[in-house]
Amino acid sequence: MVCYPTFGGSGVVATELGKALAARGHEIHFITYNTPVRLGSFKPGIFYHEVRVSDYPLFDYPPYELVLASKMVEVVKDHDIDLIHVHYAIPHASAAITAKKILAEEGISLPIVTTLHGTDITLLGKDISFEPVISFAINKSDAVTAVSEDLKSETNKLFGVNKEIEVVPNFFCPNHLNVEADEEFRLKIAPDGQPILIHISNFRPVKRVLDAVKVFNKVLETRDCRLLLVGDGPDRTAADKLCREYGIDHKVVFLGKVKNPIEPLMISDLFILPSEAESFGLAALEAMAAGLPVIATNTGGLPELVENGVSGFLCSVGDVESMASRVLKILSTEESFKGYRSSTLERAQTFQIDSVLPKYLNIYNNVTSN
Ligand code: GMT
Repeated sequence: MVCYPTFGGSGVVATELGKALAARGHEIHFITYNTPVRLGSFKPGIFYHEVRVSDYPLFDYPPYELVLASKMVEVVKDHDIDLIHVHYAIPHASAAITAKKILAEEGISLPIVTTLHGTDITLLGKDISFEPVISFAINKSDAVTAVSEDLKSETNKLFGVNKEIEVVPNFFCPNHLNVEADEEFRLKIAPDGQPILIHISNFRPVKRVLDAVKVFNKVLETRDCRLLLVGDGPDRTAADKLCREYGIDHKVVFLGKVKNPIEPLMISDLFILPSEAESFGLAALEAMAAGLPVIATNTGGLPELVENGVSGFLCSVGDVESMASRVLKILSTEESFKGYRSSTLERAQTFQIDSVLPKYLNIYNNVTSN
């Protein structure tokens, strides 16, 4: 597994997939520049290989991709690896193609499975400086997957792709949900039992965190609530400032980066994801699996996850009025909330790891038997 080790969805999917495969008896080697945040304690069958770029004064830009390709070659040879699954096109897929070519010179075959996650296509793909490399990496992979139908069609639209892309949606692991809600923490945040709205992201502009604050501010005109903001990134300061300007900062808690999002989800009632673009929305799925109805935008792969009016609501990007009115609709009565909650839990079951893992195993079998 080659992935980013950070809090981003692509790294989380790669890590959870690797852990699930190891639990089923496969040997998984993670190759990246830091221990993946979701790796947790080491388990049998899981290995981590660090990619370290030496700091030569000659390099204005550290050549991470080349060192990564060399590391792949080393790990494949030393550990008799059957295939490499790379998450994110740049630089992982392109480095894997280099490793594949080096190994071919030595008579070693290395099938490559590339999973596209979203921003590699929807943001980087629009930058012409990356386009030829992304197209090449996709076309030269042995199998390519995308996390939603929407991402598949965006990829076909944006790139000169001659490769069939298979949609394999993201998933959640039910065993992660065996976490008790910390009632003391909930009471600290919402002492009078106010509903807690939550947003989790990397606070990049594409997430429109400020819209989450605006929605919350609107909701407060009718109903007392609390807002939990989990994560960190470029828009955190602006979100904090907006809360102060509205005079609602005492009702908002910024938790920063949290390794296990299930803990804050367990004390929350409703998830807000007002993104500009979202190829899948893994954070929303994890919330749904914890029973939180989702208020999200009608964009990217979100409609493939959230059924409008059933497991939450989908509104136009930037339409904070509608999002706020949908929050109030869900919270209108205890009965209404319970109804949305149970439909949400039911919807989330479609994305259990046990339904998704066989799709990846099937792809692995195909590329290794060719
Ligand atoms: O959301 C991000 O900015 C992080 C990014 C990533 O590559 O880690 O997430 C993307 O991949 C996730 C896992 O497949 C998806 O659930 C997210 O929707 C997708 N983000 C965007 O498309 C903005």
